[in-house]
Amino acid sequence: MAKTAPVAIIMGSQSDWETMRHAADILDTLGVDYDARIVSAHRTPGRLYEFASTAKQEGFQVIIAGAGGAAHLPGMTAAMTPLPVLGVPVQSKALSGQDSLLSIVQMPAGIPVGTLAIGKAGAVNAALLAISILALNDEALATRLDNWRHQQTASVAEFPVDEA
Ligand code: RP5
Repeated sequence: MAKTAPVAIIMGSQSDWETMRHAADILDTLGVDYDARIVSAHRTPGRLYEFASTAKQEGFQVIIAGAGGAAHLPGMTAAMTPLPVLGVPVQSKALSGQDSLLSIVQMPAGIPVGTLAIGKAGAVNAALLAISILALNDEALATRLDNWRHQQTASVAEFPVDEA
């Protein structure tokens, strides 16, 4: 039987993939398997219930959940699983993602969602945070993450140049 990926990336809509693919790119770069799915809290509530209530027994270890607007997907997911849920506020058209951010970050005490920045930065950092969590029990992954961070540091020039 195929082993379940350690990370689930879920998102409320196909339109969120443009943002969430940046999380997938980081996971690819660092060699972490993931399963990406569209799970809408309001358009596919049955799919959300099925996914969140079985995610742990399926073998997932961390969930990255991206949504925009009235972004209840990360919170509803967290309500139905003991797994860590990392929320990515997708930049919305009407309010530039401030609505998404506040919907995700303001969880009442008792059901946490680790909330990242709006948009691409949040998606990238959600993947890096998921990797940090998995690396606690995976030394080879911890080494790959260290190397990735060293490369990032080495890529920063000390002096600015005029760009064309
Ligand atoms: C949310 O509504 C999704 O997470 C998405 O960010 C937003 C807009 O969805 P679409 O109308 O583009 O499908 O559920």
